[in-house]
Amino acid sequence: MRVDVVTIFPDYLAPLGLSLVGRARESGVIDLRVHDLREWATDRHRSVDDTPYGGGAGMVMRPDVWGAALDAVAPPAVTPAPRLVVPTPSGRPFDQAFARKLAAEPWLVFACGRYEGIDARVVAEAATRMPVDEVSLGDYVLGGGEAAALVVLEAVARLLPGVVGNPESLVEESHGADGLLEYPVYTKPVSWRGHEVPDVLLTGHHANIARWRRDQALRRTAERRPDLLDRLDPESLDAHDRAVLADLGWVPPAGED
Ligand code: JD8
Repeated sequence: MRVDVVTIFPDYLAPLGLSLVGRARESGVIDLRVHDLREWATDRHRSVDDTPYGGGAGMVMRPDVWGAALDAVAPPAVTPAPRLVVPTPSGRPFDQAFARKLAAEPWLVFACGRYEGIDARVVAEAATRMPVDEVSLGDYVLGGGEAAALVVLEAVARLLPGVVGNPESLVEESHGADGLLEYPVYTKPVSWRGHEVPDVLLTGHHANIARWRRDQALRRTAERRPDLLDRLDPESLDAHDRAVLADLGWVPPAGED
């Protein structure tokens, strides 16, 4: 997968040289290129922003600079075009399904804004020649799009073949295929500061351990994210699951029981 990131803070993306994404780059799974937007500024102050039309506080990022940058990074003549990912507080909430979708793409370009945001015509113009996703990390306000690019890229990179050591671990995690939060995990020592590891995990009885872990995942999800339960495929819940959830007070959405 090729990934281009355009930003006025290239150093902000340095963590992409570490750990999981770093390994993906070394192994060639990801071809990551970080670009400084100011490279396409035209005035001697290399300015990339200007005052907002209609007034108001702050500054807006200029369309001419962004247009030149995106034309250079993804020349219109190059096909297939990349998928443009634009972090913004007004974007579609990022989630694992979104990560899976992006992981299937051969080429992603991230446009990281700052100030009050990027002139809206940049996305409108880009959408005439490439697919565009405006994405939000969540309902809080950051100072720019770089942190979102880091998060999205890590979530996507670990879904790429050969990046995560044991693909098995991708199956049983939160927001994974079963749509539940992950169960609690334990390792040595068996007793720590008076806290014991649950006995069932020491039995080697795989069926009982699997059942206990599923029950814990159901309990956590019911307690912390009941909204996820409502999105579950009813067929994915067996009678035991439903009994566990009923004990936790969960009532299936209308029309499902
Ligand atoms: C991109 C500029 C700052 C946002 C005025 C503060 C994502 N979940 C998220 N929260 N915030 C962002 C985000 C914030 C950004 C930019 C993403 C570009 N800003 C602006 C509007 C209010 N300042 C985000 N993903």
